[in-house]
Amino acid sequence: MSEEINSEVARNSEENRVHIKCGFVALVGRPSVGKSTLLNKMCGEKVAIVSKVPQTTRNAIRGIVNREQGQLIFVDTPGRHNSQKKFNKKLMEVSLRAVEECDIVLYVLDACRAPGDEEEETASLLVPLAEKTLAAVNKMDAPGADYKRTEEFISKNFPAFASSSAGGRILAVSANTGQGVEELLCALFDMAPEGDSLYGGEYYTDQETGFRIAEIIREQAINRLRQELPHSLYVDIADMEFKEKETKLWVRAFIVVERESQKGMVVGKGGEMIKTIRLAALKELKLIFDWKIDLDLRVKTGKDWRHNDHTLRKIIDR
Ligand SMILES: Nc1nc2c(ncn2[C@@H]2O[C@H](COP(=O)(O)OP(=O)(O)OP(=O)(O)O)[C@@H](O)[C@H]2O)c(=O)[nH]1
Ligand SMILES: [Mg+2]
Repeated sequence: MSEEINSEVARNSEENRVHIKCGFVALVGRPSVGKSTLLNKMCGEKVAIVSKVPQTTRNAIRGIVNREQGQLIFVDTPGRHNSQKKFNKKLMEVSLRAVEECDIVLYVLDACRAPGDEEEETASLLVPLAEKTLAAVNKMDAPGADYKRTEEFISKNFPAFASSSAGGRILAVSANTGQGVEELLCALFDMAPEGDSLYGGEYYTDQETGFRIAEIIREQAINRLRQELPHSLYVDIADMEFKEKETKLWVRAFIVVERESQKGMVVGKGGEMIKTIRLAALKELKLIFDWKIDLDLRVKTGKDWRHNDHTLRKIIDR
């Protein structure tokens, strides 16, 4: 009798158990569809930098969302773009690795752009992974948004989404306004596997301080520079020291350009440009970190760094 009661108790407690989820979600899509903006919206914090310039993201950036249901670990990736250039191939390796390693693929599309060849290629890469894929049609707030066109494209490429069990795998969102983002998070938690959280509840990213500072400087630089410059630069943190007494972090960073001739454009007339970048970066960093930051920002040349395996490994394979 007592055995029966025990097994009944065990069954009830199993039924009542809250199934805690924990899953890795890779954000995949073409450049500039809004993957990083969406990541920031979902995390409620600025985790990844954003710009109008395609191929802003260069690394697998992790953002963490903690909810009652459990934990989602997002991996933002560089936009998928075809090119045989060494630099671009390296970015695509980052994206591919994230797709292979994740539990869920969040395929982000831009409602304002007609799907062309590049979108077809991105979709064909993800079709074999349809089981673990969810599509988000972003920029629904924009005047040119055409949900129907994008939805038709997804349905054509992912016939599996039409089956009832996979219903609701296409969501309309706006990373800018937050429209549909809550529904998206619920759908992702539904798909996530059960498991214990990997990070403590206070974490929203696992990025190191130096990397975050370098990224914010890069964001402020690429949002102000033109032509080939946004793609021609990276930020190197040369030195960092925390001054306990003043609760201040001292940082020396370099904006590294490919050619000597580009240095002048980053410095600007009378040093105006680098000064603006520095002040704008400090303003952003103030929103992220509790302590003060003392930033010594300079420019230097790393000749043809985009063709240098050593540098690419240093800044992309992190
Ligand atoms: N109107 C509108 N613009 C958006 C939305 N989401 C992103 N954007 C804009 O689209 C541009 C690109 O955004 P990102 O988040 O950097 O795009 P990404 O997909 O991460 O780009 P890469 O890192 O280059 O692959 C930026 O100018 C954003 O402000 C949205 O929901 N609505
Ligand atoms: Mg990005």
